Amino acid sequence: MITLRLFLIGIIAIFSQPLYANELASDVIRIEAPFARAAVPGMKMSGAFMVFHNDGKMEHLLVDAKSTAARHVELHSHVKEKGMMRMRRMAHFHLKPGEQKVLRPGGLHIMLIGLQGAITEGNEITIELLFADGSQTQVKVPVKSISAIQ
Ligand SMILES: [Cu+2]
Repeated sequence: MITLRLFLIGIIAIFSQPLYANELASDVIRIEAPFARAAVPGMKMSGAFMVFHNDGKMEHLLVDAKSTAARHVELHSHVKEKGMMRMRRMAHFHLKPGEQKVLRPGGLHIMLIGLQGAITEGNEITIELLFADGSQTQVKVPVKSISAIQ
């Protein structure tokens, strides 16, 4: 009787696992309208923006980004401190199922620090996005001038 009970508990445990537990962020995170801000000569930093859609069933975390266009890439937010807008580094961006997360100038953004080469209008840079589950996505990001953005 005891073994049958353990067996049944085991069966229940197996089937109560959500079927989507193995979905990868790279399979369900859809990215729209990416762009990077063109840098004027001498500028060492710039920002990249895009809209994330989570088409999956679970929350995913964007934890890091890389690009050959910059030595360091960080996830940033803008926060108001003592009446001043300041940038703050974020450990991750939460991507909730069914929601969209908008990165835009003055808000959440991907910071490109130590630009390598010209990030000029008409060019395209590649940004690699890394998620908490270890999956990755490459995004082709067109470069736009500030006047085209505003
Ligand atoms: Cu920033």
